[in-house]
Amino acid sequence: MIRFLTAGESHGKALTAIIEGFPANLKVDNDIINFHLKRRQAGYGRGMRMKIESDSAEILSGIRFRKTLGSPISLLIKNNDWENWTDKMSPDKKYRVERISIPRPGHADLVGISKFNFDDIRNSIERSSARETAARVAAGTIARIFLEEFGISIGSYVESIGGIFSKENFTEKLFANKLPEKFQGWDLSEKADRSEVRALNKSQEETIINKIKLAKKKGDTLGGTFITVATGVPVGLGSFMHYDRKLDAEIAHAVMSINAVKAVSIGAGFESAEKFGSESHDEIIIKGGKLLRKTNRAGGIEGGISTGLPIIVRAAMKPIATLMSPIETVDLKKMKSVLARRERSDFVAVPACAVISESMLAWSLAKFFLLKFGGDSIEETKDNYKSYTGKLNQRIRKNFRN
Ligand code: EPS
Repeated sequence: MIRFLTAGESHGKALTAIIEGFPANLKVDNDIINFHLKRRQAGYGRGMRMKIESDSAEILSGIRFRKTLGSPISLLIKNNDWENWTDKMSPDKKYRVERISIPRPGHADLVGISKFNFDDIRNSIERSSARETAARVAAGTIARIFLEEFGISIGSYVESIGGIFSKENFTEKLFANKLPEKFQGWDLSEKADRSEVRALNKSQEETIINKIKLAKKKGDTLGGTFITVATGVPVGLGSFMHYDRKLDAEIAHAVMSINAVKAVSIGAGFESAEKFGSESHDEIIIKGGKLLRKTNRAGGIEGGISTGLPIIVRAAMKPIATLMSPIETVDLKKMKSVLARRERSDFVAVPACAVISESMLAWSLAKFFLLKFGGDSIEETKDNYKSYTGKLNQRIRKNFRN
C-alpha cells in the first residue's frame, strides 16, 4: 500500500514529503515534478506570495540514476518566503512576536486554537495553509508518472468561478461518452493551461476574469468548480466488498481533503438525483465483440469499481476565507465584536485547486492500482497487469458459455 506524509509550515523553512510503496525501477524525472509544481502556482487571482515562491523539488532519497529504489522517496521544497519569517517562525529562538487573536470566519483559525489549545492564531494559520499542497503535488506526480506507464492519463479544467459557467457544457460531452477516440485526460489540461483561469473556452475566460476583477475591487474573494478526469483506467480498480475499498469513496476523500474544497461528486452526481433511472444509468452494449457502455454518467465507477471508462470527478471550492473587506468576528483578547484581520492572500485559487486535484486523483488511482496488481518492481507490476487485462474478455466469455 502506498502512503505519503507531508511536513512543513506555510512560512517555515521548507515543505517535505515522504513517499513510500512504489515499486523499484520506475523511471522518475524530477523535471516532471517541477513542471507540475509550476502549474500549481499559476492562475489569475493569486496573491503576492506566488511572486516570491518558485517551487521546485529536491530529491533527498529513494531515487538513484532517475529510477526508484523501492525505498522511501523524500522530497524537499524550499519556502523562499522563510527569509522574511525567520524570527516569526523560528523553531528554537525564544523570541515572541505579537500574537494573533482575531480569527477569520471560514478559515481554520478558531477551530485550530480551540482544539490545540494555542495562544496564537498564527499556529493554526501555518499548517492549515494551502501551501502544503505543493508537497502533495510533488507526491502525486510520482503517482502520475507510475500511472502513465499503464496508459493512464489525468487532466483537469475549471468549470466555473464565481458562478460563471461556459455556455458550451463540456461535462455533457464527458457524460455522453462522446469523446474523440484518442482522447486522453491530459488533453484537457493542455488546453486549460493556456488559459489564465484554466477555462476551456475563451469567452468564459474573459467573463471570469472580469468577475475576479470585481471581487478584487470589492476586497472580496471567489470560489468555483472544477473537473478532473482520468482516462485509461482498467476495469476492476476498487471493490464493493468493503466501504474502504470503494474507488469512488477513496477519490472523494482525496479530493475533499484539498483545502477549501466543500463538495465532490463522481459522474453526473447531484444531477442524476433529479432524473429517472432510465436517464441516469449507462446502457451496456456489445460492439465488435466488446462490452461497452453507451454513456458515462456514472463517471467511470459502478459499485465502487472502475468500469474502464474515464473517471470524472467534479469538485467545488469555497471562496478564500481571507477578505480585504472583512466580515464580522470576535477579538479573543478583548472578547468583543470586530472586523476580521486582513492578511496577504489569494483572491481566487480555483485554477491551482484543479491542478492539485489531478495529483490527488493520481494518488488514489495509484494506490488502488497497486492494491490490485502489486509488484516489488515495475516489471513485476506490468506482468501482473498484462496477465489480468489480457485475459479479462476471454474469461467473461468462458464463464458464461454454458
Ligand atoms: C494561503 C495564503 C497565501 C497563499 C497560500 C495559501 O499565502 P501567504 O499567507 O503567504 O500570502 O498564497 O498559498 C501558498 C503559499 C501556495 O503555495 O499555494 C492560506 O492562507 O491558505
